[in-house]
Amino acid sequence: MRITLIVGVVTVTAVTAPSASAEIIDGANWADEVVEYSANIQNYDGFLMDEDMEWWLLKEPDCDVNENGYAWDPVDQDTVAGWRTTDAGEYVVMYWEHGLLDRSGDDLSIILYGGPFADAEVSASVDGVVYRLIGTIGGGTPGYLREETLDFAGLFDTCVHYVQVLRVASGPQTGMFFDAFGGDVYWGDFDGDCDIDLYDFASLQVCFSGDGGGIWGRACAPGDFDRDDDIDGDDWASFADEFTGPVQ
Ligand SMILES: [Ca+2]
Ligand SMILES: [Ca+2]
Ligand SMILES: [Ca+2]
Ligand SMILES: [Ca+2]
Repeated sequence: MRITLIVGVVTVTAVTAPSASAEIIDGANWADEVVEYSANIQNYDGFLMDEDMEWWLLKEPDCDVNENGYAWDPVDQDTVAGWRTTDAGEYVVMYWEHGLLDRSGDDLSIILYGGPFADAEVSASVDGVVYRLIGTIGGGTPGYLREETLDFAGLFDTCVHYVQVLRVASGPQTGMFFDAFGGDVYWGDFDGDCDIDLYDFASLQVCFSGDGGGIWGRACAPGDFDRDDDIDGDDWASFADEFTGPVQ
């Protein structure tokens, strides 16, 4: 649907400044925070995760520097976190500033490695209160990174902001280590509230850089529909095409 934006007709009373924490990198929307985790979450070297080390799980995948798919090479960084003990019940909860939309097909991507008998339940939530199971992730080859993708499958009436991974397997060779959690960017939704409305339009105006003009900070990243590092007339046209108005 093509709509014409006539800003003068509607007063935009508050321009919500998009958060600078949204990690939109190379067209993917990576988790912004670890909001909760059980007591025994560690990196591969055995250091317990604390609030200064939550970045192990954030942003884009970063534990396979030499890109051979194997995370334990001497040159690779140990930027993963996972289960310390052999007990079930360990968990992590990830948060996205910009919510993840339920699109056709899979919506969530988890980069991890784990033991052959690993098993965990993945649940998602709009509000961090009510979680729904979206699938399970199982075992693999220790040290070899893989990507698991899961589908929100119509379970949520708006964007997902929280994802919990809960360990259900216990015993030997059930360890799991996570590198990153990501999904698709909802282009045009600058304020992350799962619509493209006049508040987003105000951000588009502020962020407009013109052909080849660059992206003025992370807060402007959701406006680069065609991912060519600017917000210009082409992006403006896409924005108009995708305009939803307030959804909630
Ligand atoms: Ca989907
Ligand atoms: Ca990582
Ligand atoms: Ca919005
Ligand atoms: Ca662009």
